[in-house]
Amino acid sequence: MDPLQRQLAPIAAQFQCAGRLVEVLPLGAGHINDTYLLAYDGCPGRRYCVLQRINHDVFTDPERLMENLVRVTAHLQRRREDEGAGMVVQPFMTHAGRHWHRDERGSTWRLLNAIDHAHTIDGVPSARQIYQASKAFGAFLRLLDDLPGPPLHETIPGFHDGPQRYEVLPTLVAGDPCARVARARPEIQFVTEQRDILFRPDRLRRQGALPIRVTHNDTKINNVLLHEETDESLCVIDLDTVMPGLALYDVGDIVRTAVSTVAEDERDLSLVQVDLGRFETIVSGFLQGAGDALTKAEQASLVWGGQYMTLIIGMRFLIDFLQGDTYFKTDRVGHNLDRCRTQFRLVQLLMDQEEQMREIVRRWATEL
Ligand code: GN1
Ligand code: MG
Repeated sequence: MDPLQRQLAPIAAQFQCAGRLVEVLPLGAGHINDTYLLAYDGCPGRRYCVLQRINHDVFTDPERLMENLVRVTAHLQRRREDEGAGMVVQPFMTHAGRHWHRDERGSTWRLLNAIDHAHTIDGVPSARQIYQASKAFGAFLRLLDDLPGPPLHETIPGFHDGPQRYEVLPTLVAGDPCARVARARPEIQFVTEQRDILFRPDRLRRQGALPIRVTHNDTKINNVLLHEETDESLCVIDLDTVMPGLALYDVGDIVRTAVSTVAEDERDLSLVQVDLGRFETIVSGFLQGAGDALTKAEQASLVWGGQYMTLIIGMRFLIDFLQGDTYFKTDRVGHNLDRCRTQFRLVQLLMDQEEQMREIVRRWATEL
């Protein structure tokens, strides 16, 4: 048995999953949780599951997070059965009757079913992949529109709260705990100059223009599973941050990750671009998936949702750089600063093209 399998087999054994564990492999490109693919034999054939350790530093209340996950996945399952399509990743129960297991080191684990014949997009996506992923995220909002019961728990309080995130910066810059401020002067200045973008959604929400709904909040293009041959969308994954939010967060993050052809941490900023054809594909897919779920103001927010999310995530990379890389997984010193620079370049390009983007949204939005 290889060391990884030896380490994880006792944890996997806590869950009510039939079959004999035969292989364990690291999985995925997430920045937060640790994820593994587990193969079982004798189910009666081979079956795959996903085992994850929830990052406690980021998700400080994993039990509430799992409560959200159980409610959301059960609802999606019901809605999808009604609509006769789709797949949902659902958590297994442990022998103790919970959906999570706490190991002796205090880590919280969960086991999920894997989806067969699925892949994620980690390179440059095709137009069809962009359309399918955007449609899946739009549909996600619509399917959760009628989630019964009380509001979901905020798994990360203030996750996309622009004013709250911005507030951290002046003290951090003044304190400069890791002596890194000097390396990030232009980036700090960029956030300061563009801070109005960060205050806009909160202002519109307080005016009653943008409704709070159930949103995914991490709609990177690689958080959708597509069919490995047809690229049809199969399932939205990574549901840890599903909680009350604004629709523009979800359209914004798919814009951030699909409108340009370079990776989030590309160091050659001349390669960052906004491809309006891709933007149009995102808008058409998202609106198709969302159906009539979005209000007029929400549809209008598709124009600048990308600016907001790209700025806020760039700022989070900047803050993590200044704080000494304690939040996001990094491969090198300066990795978070590189990510931040790429995001800020993209924000600038999105701002430059706002008028053309508005025209595109007008063309597709039924309400405008
Ligand atoms: C993190 O876990 P992952 O890689 O899907 C982060 C997102 C960021 C993203 C940037 C809980 O997502 O908010 O947009 O990295 N998730 C959390 O790539 O902070
Ligand atoms: Mg995530």
